[in-house]
Amino acid sequence: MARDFKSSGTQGSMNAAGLRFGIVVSQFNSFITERLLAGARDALERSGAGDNQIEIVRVPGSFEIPIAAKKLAAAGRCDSIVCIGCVLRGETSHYDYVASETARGIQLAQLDTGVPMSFCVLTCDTLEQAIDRAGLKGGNKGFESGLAAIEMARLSRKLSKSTPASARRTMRHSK
Ligand code: INI
Repeated sequence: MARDFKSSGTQGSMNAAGLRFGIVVSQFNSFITERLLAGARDALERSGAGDNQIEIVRVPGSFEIPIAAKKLAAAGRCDSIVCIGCVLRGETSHYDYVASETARGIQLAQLDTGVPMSFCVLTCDTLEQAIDRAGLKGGNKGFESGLAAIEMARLSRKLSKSTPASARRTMRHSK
């Protein structure tokens, strides 16, 4: 059946078969980030990704995630990348710099490379808040980010393939 783009929109499916994923994970606050990593892998594997489709890269802290994610994307080995970190507020303004530069860097990296990157960097006031989001009360943000990575990988493939509106008009007129 032909797809009605006006009413349904274009969306990525949740099937991870045949896709390649990168996961860049910060070792800082690893008590949290390893749980987020487990959640992300769970989402990818439940959606059909095998171990050989998932490349894990570990960086020292969240601040280093963007450069690693950008290099991984530029190497052309991934359809989508999950970026995992945990920034906890301390007594100084260090938190603000690390949190905002990490978010900005990941956004720049995905826009520069065209490889979708899902943002799984927790920015919390307390360790308890982070624990809640790494598998307790607030679910597992890693799992959510894994699903987002699949959806964006599929959407990205679709959007790259789609015929531009101008070409569609030309095709209609030439019939
Ligand atoms: N990195 C984090 O991932 N989380 C933090 O909470 C954090 N704090 O609070 O300092 C942190 N700092 C390290 C930073 O990401 C870099 O690794 C470091 O500055 C070296 O560049």
